Amino acid sequence: MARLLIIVYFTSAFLSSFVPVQGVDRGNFKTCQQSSFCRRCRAMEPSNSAYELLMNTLKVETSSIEAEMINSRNLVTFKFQFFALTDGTFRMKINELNPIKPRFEVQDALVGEPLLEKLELVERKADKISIKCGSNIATIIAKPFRVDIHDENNILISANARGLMKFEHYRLKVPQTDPEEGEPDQVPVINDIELGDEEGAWEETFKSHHDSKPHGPSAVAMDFSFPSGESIYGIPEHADSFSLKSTADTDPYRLYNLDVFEYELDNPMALYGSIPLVLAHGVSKTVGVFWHNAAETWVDIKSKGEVTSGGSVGGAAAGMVSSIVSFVSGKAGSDDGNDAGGEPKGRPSNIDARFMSESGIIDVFFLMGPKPQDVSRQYAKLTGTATFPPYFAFGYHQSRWNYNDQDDVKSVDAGFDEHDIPCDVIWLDIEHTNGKRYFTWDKVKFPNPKEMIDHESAKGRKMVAIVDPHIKRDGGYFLHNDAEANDYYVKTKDGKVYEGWCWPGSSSYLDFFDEKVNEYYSSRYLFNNYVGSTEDLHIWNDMNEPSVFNGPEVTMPKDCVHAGGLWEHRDVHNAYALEHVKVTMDGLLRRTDGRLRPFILTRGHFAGSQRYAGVWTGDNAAEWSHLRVSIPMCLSISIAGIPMCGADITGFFKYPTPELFIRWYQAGAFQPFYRAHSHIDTKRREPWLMGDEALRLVREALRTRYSLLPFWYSLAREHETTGVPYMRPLWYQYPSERATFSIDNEYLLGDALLVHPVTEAGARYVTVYFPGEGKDVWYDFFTLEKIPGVGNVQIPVTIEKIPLYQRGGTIIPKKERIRRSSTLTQGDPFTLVVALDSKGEASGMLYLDDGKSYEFRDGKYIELFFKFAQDKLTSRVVNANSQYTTKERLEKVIIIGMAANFTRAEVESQEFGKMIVDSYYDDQSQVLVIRKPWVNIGSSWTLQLLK
Ligand code: NBV
Repeated sequence: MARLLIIVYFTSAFLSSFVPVQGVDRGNFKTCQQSSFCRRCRAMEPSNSAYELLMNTLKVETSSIEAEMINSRNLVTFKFQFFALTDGTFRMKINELNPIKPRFEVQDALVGEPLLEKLELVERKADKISIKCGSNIATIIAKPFRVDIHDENNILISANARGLMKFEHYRLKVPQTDPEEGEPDQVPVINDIELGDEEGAWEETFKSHHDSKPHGPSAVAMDFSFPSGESIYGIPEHADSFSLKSTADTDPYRLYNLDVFEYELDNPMALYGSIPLVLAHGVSKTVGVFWHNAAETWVDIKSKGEVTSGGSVGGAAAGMVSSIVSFVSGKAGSDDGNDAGGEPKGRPSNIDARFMSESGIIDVFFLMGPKPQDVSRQYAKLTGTATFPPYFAFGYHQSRWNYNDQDDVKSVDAGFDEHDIPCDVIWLDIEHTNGKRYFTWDKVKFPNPKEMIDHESAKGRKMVAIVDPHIKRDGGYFLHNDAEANDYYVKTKDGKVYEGWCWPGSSSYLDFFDEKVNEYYSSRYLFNNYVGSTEDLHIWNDMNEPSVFNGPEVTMPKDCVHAGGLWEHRDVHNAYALEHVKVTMDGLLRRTDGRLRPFILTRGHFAGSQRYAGVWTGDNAAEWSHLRVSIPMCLSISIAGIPMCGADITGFFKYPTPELFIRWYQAGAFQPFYRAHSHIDTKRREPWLMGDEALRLVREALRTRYSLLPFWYSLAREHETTGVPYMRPLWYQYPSERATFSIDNEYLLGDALLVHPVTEAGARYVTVYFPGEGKDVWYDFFTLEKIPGVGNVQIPVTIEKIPLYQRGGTIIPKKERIRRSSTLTQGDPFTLVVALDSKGEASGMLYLDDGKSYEFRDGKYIELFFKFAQDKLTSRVVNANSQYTTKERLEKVIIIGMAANFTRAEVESQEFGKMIVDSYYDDQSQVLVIRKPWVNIGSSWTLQLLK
């Protein structure tokens, strides 16, 4: 019977991939109401917190505070810790004081133990304590427990201000009393008064899936108010707007890594990845809260100005910054006509985010900004910056489920050359394996993988092969045999190897929470183990939520166990994919003794995944709405620390119209990860199969992308040193410009390019918002014309047009030679595009290294800073002791927005001394072109314009 059920499940999952897109089957996924802990958390009444700090237990250390905390209703005690960290950030940890078993604390999201900072004791009273770190003060109030973090004037973040903290302690199950047998021998240690709704607390059934919950209820929750925030962002992954919406009338946003077939747009349902980080932004401050928890999590959002009940929104001022007086006097949330035990009535509230997780501990990082870039840096200090991508990662990737065989791969590769289109990588999906046994090849279709990969390498191209975490249960498969023999699999609650159903049929799942498994798995990538692989084969980790076709909500049962029974899957679920890519990275590094930079793409993701992989937004569809949503989805993922993000170009399911096809290639050219991918059952769609116009325009989009590769690569350097993402919301650069807060159809690349892709069918114009309130000048990237106007400007578009603009004040490095792949552009000369601001100035940077190894860590790179002022362009090598040299030259300087004519320029470099070169001025377009300065691009030089 079970087998039959499994087959039915598998067949329907498989077959449904062949039918036209119907939209998600919502019934497969829980609503908050169907999830017992979410229901319990959401049922809580505000302003009724049971938690108190026992101030007589308070200890103040150099960098931390510690005290006992009690739930005054059931008398359970907790350990409260509060840490001052570097860069003006704080950490708060709350755990059970004496849990009957240890509670899971997230591993591997953090880059290491966060660095502590000395705290300054500001005030200590019987009912509260204030400490200072950096310019912020944290006031911890004992009863009811609350933490307010403020600067000199305003509360920036307040925890438990609404009193919605919850911490369900582990407890023993109340045994059924059998009158025959007398008293049970196990009695609950502490009463269960906090449980409220009992149904589902101790065990829970969803559809046919039973969750045995051997440790009972264990939820943790906390609310965070952001008095200075006006909009709130983050908590990817959702196919929804960038600015988070109020969840007053919907389900909370859900963070639970799931393989959602045909996902729906504009709703808070969970998707493949989960990053529990919010950024609250207002005109003067940006702050963040990182909820360090890997269990299933729901997040309720209250918008600024949302009226809680009765009354109308009192205008902008009413919801503005709360004064410290009302908070510090302990009246926050209870003044202004608040009924005891409820929210303030008829009054616009603060922005508020409430995290509710099924298990783990309360572990929160307060990122105090005050600017968006500061929050990115603070978060990157905790979870790391992205792995430095090899140069080719920014090139174009051609994928499909599946390229049929070796000859097919070769003919696709040849197609790019024939049609004069650059391409860097060809991808292999699951069909390349021998029956979905990863690390193997289909012997008939891919008899000579090494030769195939070498063929690509010869053109500077790479390949990527898929490696999923499910393992085919097959006695003839070495990996399964090794896993069985050495106990590498995730187990059921009864200690048996867990078996689920996935692409290969009956499958088991490697337990990446077990070190011995990781040692083994990473060694699979060694060249002598992964036969047929080479240095130019990189890896795609898919299905790692993990996806289990016949599991609850298409994933692993929560009562499965990891690390020899130490943790339940419930505790670690959202971090499974993180552990998967961590091991993959380790393996790929091992194969070259840490010499070469690997490229990894992952579908499941969590905080910290950026250290190992880029992500894509999963199985989208060839629809305009999916093209549109790729922008807010990648923006959310970017600000949550993963800068390498992209969507399947032209849509995975369904088949695009030629217009959508063109528009998607044009839009994708300006998203970090640029890969076309499509479903096995859709018609082939390599760029030359979609008609002449599509071929021409796709080629143009791709060439523009390639011309900007030095710019993208320099963004990677900027991210590495500062944590800022490549793709940025407008408010990131224009924090006080309110009109930018809700924009999610355009964005910035670095601080230089403004991108507004055309995402509507038949568009004749787009309304581009030009930020800067008139202080900034914008130039059309292609025509080099100055944009006359600020704010919303209607821009006429034809199918050729990509609305892309360069900000005056920036210098962008480009390479304009047309090549087959990015590798082949090595040695090519550079062009610098200098866009002048209203003062006639501009600046920019360029980063150079070998594009593939880790030698940059030993100083083998060059970072250049360019400055244009007073008619002189200066290039300065920032890292004076650079160990890297290049032969690449500067071919052209284009100065746009140049009001005066210059006929020549004097170029001065160490190599050539002083040299005069010609320049050409067009007074119509106000563009000055200086040809062939020919200085070595990796050196310091000056270029003085002469009349
Ligand atoms: O491996 C097949 C696909 C892959 O092409 C896609 O990109 C992944 O998101 N994979 C999912 C499994 C099945 C999809 C229906």
